[in-house]
Amino acid sequence: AKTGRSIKLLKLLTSMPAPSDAGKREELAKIAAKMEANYGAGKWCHEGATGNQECLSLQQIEKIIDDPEASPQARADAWAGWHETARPIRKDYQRFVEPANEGAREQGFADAGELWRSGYDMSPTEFEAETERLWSQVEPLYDQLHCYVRAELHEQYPDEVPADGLIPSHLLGNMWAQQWSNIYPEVQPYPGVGDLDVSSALQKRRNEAYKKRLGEFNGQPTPEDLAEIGHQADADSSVAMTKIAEDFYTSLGMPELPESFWKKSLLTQPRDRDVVCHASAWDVDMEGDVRIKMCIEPDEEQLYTIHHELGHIYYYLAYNDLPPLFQTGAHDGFHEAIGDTITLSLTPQHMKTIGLIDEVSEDEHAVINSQMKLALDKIVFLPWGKLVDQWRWKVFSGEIAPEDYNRGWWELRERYQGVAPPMARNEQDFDPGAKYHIPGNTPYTRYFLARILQFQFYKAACDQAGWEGPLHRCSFYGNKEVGEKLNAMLEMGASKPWPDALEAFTGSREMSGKAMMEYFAPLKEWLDKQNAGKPSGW
Ligand code: X8Z
Ligand code: ZN
Repeated sequence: AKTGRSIKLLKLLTSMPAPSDAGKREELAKIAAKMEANYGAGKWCHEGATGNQECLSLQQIEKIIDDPEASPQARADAWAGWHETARPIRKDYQRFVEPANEGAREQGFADAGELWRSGYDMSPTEFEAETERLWSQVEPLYDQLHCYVRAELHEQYPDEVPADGLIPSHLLGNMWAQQWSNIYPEVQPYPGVGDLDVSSALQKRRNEAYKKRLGEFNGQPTPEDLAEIGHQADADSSVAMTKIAEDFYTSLGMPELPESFWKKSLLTQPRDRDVVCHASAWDVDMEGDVRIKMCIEPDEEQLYTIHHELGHIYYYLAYNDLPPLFQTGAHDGFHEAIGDTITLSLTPQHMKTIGLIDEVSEDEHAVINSQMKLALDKIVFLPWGKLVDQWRWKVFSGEIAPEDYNRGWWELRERYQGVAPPMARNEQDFDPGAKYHIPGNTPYTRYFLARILQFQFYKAACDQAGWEGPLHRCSFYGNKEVGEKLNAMLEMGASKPWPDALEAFTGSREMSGKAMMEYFAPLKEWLDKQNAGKPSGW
């Protein structure tokens, strides 16, 4: 049975199955590299505020889109500017699909999408039904959030946001409208109740690092010296933030990160070259040479992402002793869920303990505020997390033809997310390609599953810790027993079907959105009242 499982895993090993024909194999590899490079080098060049031509990287463009205080026009321009960068790979993507499908067919799958759906210890058809089932469990809460946010935004932007129908996607605080927590200040239910602003504390720490570095400098710094000092301060801040995340894991009894992690990771955007800044975690030799690559900035979202990346790292470290084919997640959603499970313990109370917020308010209004903020990330992500592969499955199967790539994309975005593009699109555009995982060819359903699973893991951890209060207030920081059980699941890698791993940690063999809904019960009740009488749906 172990051999059977190994052979199966071997077939599923790659998201880009190579055809046996050498020429096609090479073509596939070349296109993949080109698409990824195009993403990493993408720039939006336009006339800046000073009248000079300026070229902005994704990270810089995101600063505009993410900022609820930037004007709708500025945000629409930034959105269009970034999406423009994906146009050149539209043809490449089309050429990429063919050899990828051929490789999948050689392995006995109907197409590459079917191969992707085969990694879940059930048939591809069953898996598709499974994602539908999970979505239907959580969809009502998304619909309510959509309704509430649309009404709030309609008040603020009556010209841009309609009272009913689709929300324009550039006003939601994220390039892909995949998480909306950046507009939390604009839609917070009880303005000013409870302090949830972690970003400004992180920014402050970064500025203190700058002052310290400047104080250590001998003589009169030139502008170039100042830039270097700034870069060093960014690096100090990145390391300090990574240590905050590491500390959570070690509090659970996990090992400290190896020396080599600190030496070899890329934690700060280099000054001298383009890199793909999209965060990733690596196990270079499968024997403990673990690293992350991430252009860390001092804000809350990034602090969460570091916890996410370290989840991958601790998974790698836990299963390092298994045979190589088992050195992967129970399924890919598990891998994506571990670090996020940890972040659910970063409650306002915990943030206060580690000095990132000043006051914690315990009243009901503060609870609704903090649930809203989290839901704008966790719940809002779900339809997006599902639709990205919905699109690719259809592209691989031919249901979406190359001449309909962009239309097919927006149909799904409208249907699932209820969002619209800020301006008319056409088939010269390749809007899916403006999201890293499309040129990077990384399957995406894993993130949808992870959103659901992380609440199951979190609830199980809180049960293990003997927590008896409302779920959303639980933090398992420092609990070694939880750490041990968690590590036991991680150590299993992919040696057993995933339901065994899930059972080992949670006692259940089924994925379920119930823990997530339990977590957000207070918000759901509040939204029910708020939305009464408002138009819902789109
Ligand atoms: O790509 C990631 C991680 C790396 S595995 C940073 N995530 C998805 C995204 O950014 O789109 C994490 C959440 C979803
Ligand atoms: Zn990840």
